[in-house]
Amino acid sequence: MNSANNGRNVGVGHRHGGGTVKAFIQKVQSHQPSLKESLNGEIQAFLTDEDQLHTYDDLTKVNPVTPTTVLQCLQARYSVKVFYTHAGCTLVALNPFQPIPDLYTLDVMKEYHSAPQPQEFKPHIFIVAEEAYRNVKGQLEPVNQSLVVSGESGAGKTWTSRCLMKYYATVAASSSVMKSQDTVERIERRVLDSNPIMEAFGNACTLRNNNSSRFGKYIQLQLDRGQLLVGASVQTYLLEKTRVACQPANERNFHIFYQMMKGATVEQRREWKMNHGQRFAWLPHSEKTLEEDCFHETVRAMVHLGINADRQRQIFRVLAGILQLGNLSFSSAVDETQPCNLEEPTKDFLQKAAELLRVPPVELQMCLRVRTLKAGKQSVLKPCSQAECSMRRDCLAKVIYAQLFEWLVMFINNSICADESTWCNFIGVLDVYGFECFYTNNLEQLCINYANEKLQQHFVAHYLRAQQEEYVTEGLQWSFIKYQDNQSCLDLIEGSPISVFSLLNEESRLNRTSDARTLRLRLEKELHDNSNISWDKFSKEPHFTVSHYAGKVNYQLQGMVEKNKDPVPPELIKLLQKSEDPLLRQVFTDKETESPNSKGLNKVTVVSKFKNSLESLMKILHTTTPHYTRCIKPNPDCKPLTFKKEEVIMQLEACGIVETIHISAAGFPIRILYKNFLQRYGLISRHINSKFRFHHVDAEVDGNVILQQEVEKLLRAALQHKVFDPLHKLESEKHNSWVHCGRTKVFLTQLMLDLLENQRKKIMSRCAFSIQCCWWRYQ
Ligand code: AD9
Ligand code: MG
Repeated sequence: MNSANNGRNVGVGHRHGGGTVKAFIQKVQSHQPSLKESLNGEIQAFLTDEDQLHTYDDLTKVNPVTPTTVLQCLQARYSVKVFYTHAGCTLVALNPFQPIPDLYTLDVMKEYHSAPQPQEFKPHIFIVAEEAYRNVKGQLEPVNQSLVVSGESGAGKTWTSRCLMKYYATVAASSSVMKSQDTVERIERRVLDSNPIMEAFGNACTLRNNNSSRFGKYIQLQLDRGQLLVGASVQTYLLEKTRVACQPANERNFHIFYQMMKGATVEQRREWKMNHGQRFAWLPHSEKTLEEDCFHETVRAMVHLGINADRQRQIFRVLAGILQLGNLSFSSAVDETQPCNLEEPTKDFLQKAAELLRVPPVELQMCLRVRTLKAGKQSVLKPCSQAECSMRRDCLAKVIYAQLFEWLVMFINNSICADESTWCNFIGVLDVYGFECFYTNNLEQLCINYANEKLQQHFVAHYLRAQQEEYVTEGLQWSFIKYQDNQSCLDLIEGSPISVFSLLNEESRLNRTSDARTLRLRLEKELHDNSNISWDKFSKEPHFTVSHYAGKVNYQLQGMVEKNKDPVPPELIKLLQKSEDPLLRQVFTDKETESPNSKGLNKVTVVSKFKNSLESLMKILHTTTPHYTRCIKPNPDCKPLTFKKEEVIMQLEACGIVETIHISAAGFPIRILYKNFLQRYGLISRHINSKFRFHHVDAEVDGNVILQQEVEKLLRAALQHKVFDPLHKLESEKHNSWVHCGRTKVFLTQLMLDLLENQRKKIMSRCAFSIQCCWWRYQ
């Protein structure tokens, strides 16, 4: 998509270089613009009748554009079950929270894929998909595309990403796929099958969404020269591994554990050492049954991706081992010199966990209860407190799960990634966690919100800033829309040399027990100049508040440094490296053990790792043409077809939609170079130099100034009603605000473009008709 014309592909006329009249007529007809009827455009722009609000396909056409009218329009559309609406360069997707039959069928995909101008169809995620697909070809050279799907938890990002993947797996597959839904080729099937596996291991039921993704994902769909899908690669971000050992109140662990519990055969249960009816401390709300608890679907996808039966058994055994670990509890020690003991009833679980993880039970117990301290060349054993024992147990589970997840992603990549020589372009689909603001927020939310700030900056830079800066370069006099530039917020979080991240890292790299209050004072001392950070002076909890573009968030400092260090006791890693389980041994072979005493600038912290991975993502995004889809959750309870205005407006503001609509509506989304403009519209006016009316325009020869004069002549004539059909007569002042001439380009509103297009269409058909008559006469 070319951002300069806001995604609407305004083609330029071709030179009529001789040939038969029939060929000319065909050419004329093939270049007939099929943009929306201009009359319809006018109606959309000036209608105030609320009954018709649902007919507005593009929020920029609502007049006046205010948060209230935009909201009314979305609500009206939602009430008639229309879920997609354009907002200038963005697509707004409202979550219906119920399956909508016939909205995503193979026939609908075919329709959008085969349409000459899919933009003319009703707004749909398939328009975005198709536009990106066509853009890959590029006008001069192929361009990689990125589909950025954002929105808050439960808004429909993952659903939308799946839809996009299905679309490409269908339209970019070999032609037989388009004929029958069941004949998807192997690679397309495998690409799609990566979803249920990653969702089983990376999604969980939360208060906000029964199938909430607890990691970010960027999947690149690889296309060959013929634009066929030949493979894919996945990059994941920041899995919320703490969920394995600690589930927030009323939330669940990752789906895979429940799938195992519900789908296991008697034999599997025996192998996993699960007694019938056994309860696991880390599996709250097991009684709840979700659609996502489908073990067989995960196993089927594993088989398709090439995870053989042996590997599957190893995976599930390890997971069962984690569950057994969760049931361990420790009694408090008699005194500091004595290690804590396992509570009597839980001893059995230690035995089972050790057997499932294939490590010696004695060593497992030792690692959990005793710490090894290095003093020079000597090692000293120090018993752990009850809390430390529990922390080590949790840490063991988290590190196993995180490594297993990483291994799975690597396996998936090996299975679906095409050979480099076979693909040349990609379409990336980004599904990352949306902006989060909970009652208590910590490092996870800081990272997530930082990612959203980065994406918002990318969006602002790409569309809003580029749009306005172009006006300046082109010398346009136009009142600028104030957009929120979030650079100072990003400076606050990640800037150099001093920022929240840098101070957090410094604190994490110092070998001392961190005190939240000290960190709070340091933040205040070093960062008080930045207006995006503040503190509630009366709060007892050490915290800081960041003013994000999407709203203010309070971050608790308690435990933040520890989370950033994410220490894994080296004894635990060594134990797993010695495991007799081939999978565990494999995933931990290269894992470095880090002494708890290690310090220094190079210590990799959670935020430094996350910042690096995000920077690589941003680099990729910058090389692609982005397409934004903003998913909106119409109500917090995930109820079908329920629209809560307050919820929606907050999200529209949080994702910058209101601003985007404003800028797109008030500005000139269509920009056409003078020479292209004359080539396309020269024929509609008798008032311009005839050499520009039907002939190829050479900017090199004629120079922009001459071209500009001609364009101005054409527009003047048009604006004085000499060109447009009387039906389209509108006061000239209004016209004047619909078009501007810059240094090299004409800037148009969508409405002006519609008028021009309509006029051109009429002249073309009149002209074709006259030529046809002459042709017949002289035959
Ligand atoms: V989270 O940040 O991962 O917690 P998402 O990904 O934004 O969140 P998700 O795609 O999982 O939300 O959508 C939530 C639920 O909404 C889905 O499980 C579906 O039940 C429902 N949904 C979303 N989009 C659609 C749709 N287009 N049609 C029908 C939908 N149902
Ligand atoms: Mg999701």
